[in-house]
Amino acid sequence: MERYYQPEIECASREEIIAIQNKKLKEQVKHVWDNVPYYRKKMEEAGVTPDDVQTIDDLKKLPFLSKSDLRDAYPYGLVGVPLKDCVRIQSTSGTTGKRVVAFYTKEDIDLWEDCCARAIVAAGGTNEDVCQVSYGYGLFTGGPGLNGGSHKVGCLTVPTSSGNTERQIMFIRDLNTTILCCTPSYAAYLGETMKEMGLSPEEIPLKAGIFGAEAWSEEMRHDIEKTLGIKAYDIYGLTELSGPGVAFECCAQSGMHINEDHFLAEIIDPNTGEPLPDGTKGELVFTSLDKKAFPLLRYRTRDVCMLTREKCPCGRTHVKMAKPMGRTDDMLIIRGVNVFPSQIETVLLNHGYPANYQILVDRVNNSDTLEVLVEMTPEMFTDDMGEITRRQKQLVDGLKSMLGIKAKVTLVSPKTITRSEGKAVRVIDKRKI
Ligand code: DLL
Repeated sequence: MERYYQPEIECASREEIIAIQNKKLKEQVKHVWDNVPYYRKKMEEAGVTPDDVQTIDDLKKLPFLSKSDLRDAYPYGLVGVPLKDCVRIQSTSGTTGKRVVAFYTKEDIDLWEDCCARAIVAAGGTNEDVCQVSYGYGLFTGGPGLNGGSHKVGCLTVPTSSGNTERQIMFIRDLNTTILCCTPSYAAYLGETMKEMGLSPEEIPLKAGIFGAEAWSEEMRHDIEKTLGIKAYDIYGLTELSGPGVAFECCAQSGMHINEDHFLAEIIDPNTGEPLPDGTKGELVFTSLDKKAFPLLRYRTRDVCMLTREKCPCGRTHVKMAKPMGRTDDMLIIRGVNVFPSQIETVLLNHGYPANYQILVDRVNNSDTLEVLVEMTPEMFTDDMGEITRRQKQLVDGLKSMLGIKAKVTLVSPKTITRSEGKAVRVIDKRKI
C-alpha cells in the first residue's frame, strides 16, 4: 500500500491546491515587495504592484529572475528577512563565476526537510529503515537536505557524505543499509565496485535509492536497479529553491511530483518567455511560495522539462515534471544542431555500454567536432582491432540516427574515465577556451 508523509496535502484535491497556491502567492508577492528592494524595482519597471497579483493566473505579470540577477544581487541583495532571522546558507556546486548563495530561516529549513521526507516515504522509507546519505555534506544541499528528511521520517541516518567508496560499501553491508541517497553516477560506481567485489544483488541489503542532482536516463536507472537489486527513484531540486525535494518520484516512476504547495511551476518558451501549456517542452520556472529568507519569484532554472497533470496511480495529486532533458545552458550546438548529453547517454546504454563516457567538443578548421569516449566493461573488453572498429561503427550509426549528425566514437579500456563521487563531468567543450 502506498504511504505518504503528509497525505492531506500530497493527495489534496486540485481545488484545495489551487486555493492554497492563490493564498500563498498573494502573501509571498507582498512579502517580496515589502522586503526585497531588488525585486520591487523589477516589479516597478514592469508596472506591476502586489494588487495586480490576486491568483496564480496573474503570475505571468511578474518579471522573471535569472541566475544573472542572483549574481548581481550577491550576496545579500535578495534576502527577504533580517539576517538575525537567517540560520543557514547553502551554495551551488557551480564552478564558474560567483556561486549562488541561498539563505534559510528555521522555518525554511523545516519545510525543506518535509519535502525530502515526502521523497523518502514515497521511496518506501519508514522508521525501520537505515538511510545512508552519500551526497556531499557542506555547502552542497544534497547531504544536509536528505539528512534532515531522513531524521523526519525516523530512519537510522548514516551521514557518510560522498567518497571513500570502500567505507560506503562496508557501512551498507555492516549496518544493513536499506535506502541509499547519492548522485546516480555515484550509485552506478558503487554498483560497479560491488560487482567487482563479487557481490550479487541478493547479497546487498539495499531496497531503494534516491538519486538526483544530475540528469540520468531511464536506461541508467535500469542498470543501477539491476546491479544493486533496488528500486531507483529520481529526486530533483536546486539550491536557489532550497535543494533536493522540490520534486520526487513515487512508485509509478514516471515523472516527479512537484511539491506544489511550496513551489509553483511553469514551463516557458526560453526565447520569448511566454508560458507554454502542459505537455510542451520548455524551460522550467519556479516561484517559491513559502521561503521567507530567499523568496524567489519566477526563477528561470534553465532546465528543459515538461509538466503533466495526468492522474497518478500513487494517489498523489501534485503535478508531475518529466525527467529534465538537459539545460538550456548545457545544450550543445554542434554544427548548428542541438545536442543534449542525455541523448548520447541513451544511445550508449541502449547498446549495452555503461554510463561511463565523456563528450569532447572542439572546433577544427572552423568546423565543430564531436567525439565520444566510451568505456568498455571488463566483460566486453577486447584488443581485437577489427571487433573494436565494428562496435565503434555501430555506435556512430546509433548516434547519427539519434542526433542527426556524425560523431567520432572511441572505445576505451575499462576504468579509464574518471569516476565521480558527486555530479559527473560529462562534457569537455574546448571551443569555449
Ligand atoms: O543538485 C540539489 C539536489 C541535491 C537535487 C540532491 C537532488 C538531489 P544544485 O547544485 O543547485 O542543486 O543544482 C541544481 O541540478 O537545476 C538541474 O539542472 C540539476 N538537477 C538536480 N536534480 C536533477 C535531476 C542540487 N533529478 C541543478 N535530474 C538543477 C536532472 C537535476 N537534473
